[in-house]
Amino acid sequence: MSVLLQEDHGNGVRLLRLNRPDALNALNLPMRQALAEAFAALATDTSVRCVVLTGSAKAFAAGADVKLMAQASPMEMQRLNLHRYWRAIAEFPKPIIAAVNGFALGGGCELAMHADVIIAGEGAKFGQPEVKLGIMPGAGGTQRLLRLVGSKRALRLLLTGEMIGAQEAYLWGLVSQVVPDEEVLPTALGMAERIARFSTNAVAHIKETVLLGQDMPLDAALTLERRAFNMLFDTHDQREGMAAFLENRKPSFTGE
Ligand code: DAK
Repeated sequence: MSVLLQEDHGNGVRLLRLNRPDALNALNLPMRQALAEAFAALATDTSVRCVVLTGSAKAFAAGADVKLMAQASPMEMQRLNLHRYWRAIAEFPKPIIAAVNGFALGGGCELAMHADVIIAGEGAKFGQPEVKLGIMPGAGGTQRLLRLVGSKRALRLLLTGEMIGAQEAYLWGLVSQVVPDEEVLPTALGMAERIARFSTNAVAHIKETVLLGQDMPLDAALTLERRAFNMLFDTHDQREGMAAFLENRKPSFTGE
C-alpha cells in the first residue's frame, strides 16, 4: 500500500492522504519523496486547482520519522538534503488546504503550516516537540510558527515541546477554522471546491502576493499587490467576473 494516497474529487479538487497509520504518519523518506513528487506533478496538472492534504483520524503526522534520524551524522543529514522535499510543497502555486485530525507534531506541524488554510478537528493537537529529542525544528518550525503566532507564543511551544489543542491554535492564528472531528474532511473538500470554481489566475496571484508580501516592507508589498492587481485586468476571468455581476448571473471562469 502506498504511503501517500491520491483521490480525484472532481471539479479541480485533489485529495492527498498520508498513509502510514501504524506510525502515526511519521514522515519517512518514501513519504517525503511521494509528497514532493505529487506536488511537483500537481503544480503543472491543469485539471487540479486546489489540493486538500490530510492524514488519519489519530494523526495528521507525528513528525519526522525518528528512526530515520536517530543515528545520523551531520554529513548524513546533509546528504539526505531533506530540504529539497519540502521545496515542492513550499513552492506549490495553487491553494493547499490541510485537513488536520489528531496529532500534528514536529515535521507534521511544519507540513500543516506549509498549507494555505488549516481546518482542524476539535481533538487536533499541535506542537513542536523537537526540543525533547535534543534537536530543533528544521522545516520552518521556528520561522513559520514565529510569523503566524508571534515570538512569545512560538517560543512557548518551541522551548517546552508542549502540545496545544485546536481551539488554542485557532485563537493564536495557527489554524484557520475548527470544526467537529468528523467534519474536518468534508469542510476542507467543500472549501476546496468553492476555491476551485474561482479564476485560477486570481487565486494564484492572491496566494503568491500574501506569501511573498509577508516578508517584505509594507511599501514594497503594497507595490507587489498593485502590480498583481493590475495584471489581472489582462484576463478573460476579470471581464467575465465583472460582466456576470453586472448582468446578475453566475460567472463562468475559464482560467484565461
Ligand atoms: N517517528 C517514528 N515513529 C513514530 C513517531 C515518529 N515521529 N511518532 C509515533 N511513532 C510510532 C511509535 O513509535 C509507535 O510505533 P510502534 O511502537 O507501534 O511500532 C506508533 O507510532 C504509535 O505511537 P505511540 O504508541 O507513541 O502512540 P501514543 O498515542 O501513545 O502517542 C504521540 C502519540 C504522538 C504523543 C507519540 O507517538 C509521540 O510523542 N511521537 C513522537 C512525536 C515527535 O517527537 N515528533 C517530532 C519528531 S522530530 C528536517 C525537517 C524536519 C524535521 C527534521 C529535519 N530537515 C529539513 C533537515 C522534523 C523533525 C521532527 O519532526
